[in-house]
Amino acid sequence: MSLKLFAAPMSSATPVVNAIAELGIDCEIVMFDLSSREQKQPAYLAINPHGVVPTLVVDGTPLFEAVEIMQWLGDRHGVERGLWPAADTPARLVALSWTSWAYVSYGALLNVLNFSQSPRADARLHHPPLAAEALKQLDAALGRLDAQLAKAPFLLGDAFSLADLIVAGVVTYSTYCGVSVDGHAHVQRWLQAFQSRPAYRRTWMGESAVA
Ligand SMILES: N[C@@H](CCC(=O)N[C@@H](CS)C(=O)NCC(=O)O)C(=O)O
Repeated sequence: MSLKLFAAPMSSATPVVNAIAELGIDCEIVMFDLSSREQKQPAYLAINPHGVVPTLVVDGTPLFEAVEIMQWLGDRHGVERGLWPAADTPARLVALSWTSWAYVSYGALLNVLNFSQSPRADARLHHPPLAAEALKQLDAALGRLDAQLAKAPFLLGDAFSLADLIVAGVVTYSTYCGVSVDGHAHVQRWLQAFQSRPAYRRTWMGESAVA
């Protein structure tokens, strides 16, 4: 099977690069410079009409949206490595629920926060009361994640899995956007476990010497 990932440094593709490193699978990685608009070239638009990264090309067929790529990587390569639950297990349902929740539900709140206060968003969209409401709802969402992580060290139990990598990646990004994990002790402990993994340090922090 041939795998080719189109990515860019510190972007929505970073968690996918992290997942590939964690799985230790062979995958050609093409790094775009987004500021040069390489992602808008006709050849790339033919495989991802949205002109964004990441896209994973699997035996010539493109798959886009980071969460779907990582769930597919879990299905195809994670089960045999003990990093993703097998089909038809209760844990698979837990993994799908929390990973989609992170990108769809938590991610929607994060978009509101970014539009309403990020320096990268058009200042005319900035709206401090909306930002405050988004922060309040994100904190409540983290409280629900904290309750899940109070039951076991990781989302699926005692062992780290790609479900943790996917959800913790979104939560890590949200801290860059101004979300605080203070007051959520289980989330803090779990984020530290995620961020101390060699694959995270190599892909998010650029520690090339880390094995
Ligand atoms: N929902 C998409 C978001 C993809 C996305 O917006 N990627 C950004 C980088 S973080 C991008 O490629 N931007 C380039 C552009 O908009 O031209 C995913 O998760 O894959």
